[in-house]
Amino acid sequence: MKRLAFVASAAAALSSAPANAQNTCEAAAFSEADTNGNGWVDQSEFAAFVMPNCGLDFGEANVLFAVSDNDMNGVLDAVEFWRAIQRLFV
Ligand SMILES: [Ca+2]
Ligand SMILES: [Ca+2]
Repeated sequence: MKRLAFVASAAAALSSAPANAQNTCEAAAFSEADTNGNGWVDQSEFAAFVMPNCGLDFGEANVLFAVSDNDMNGVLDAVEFWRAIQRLFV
């Protein structure tokens, strides 16, 4: 019982207040970055997400966006977004 309560509180802490920015970045959710919920992450949404969560500056965010937009339609779909985040960890 005690252990269960500990696990539950740890999970709650993780979901509400990540220990550091990198954890947030690694657990990046497309739906979180897509703040207007239109199914795409545009350049400003991408920058707004990765700058605080992944520690990139504005220039780096824009470069990462550009190289990750594979079909060059100006927005990232879920796959392109995920690949962009993966690039930060390889
Ligand atoms: Ca969007
Ligand atoms: Ca695209």
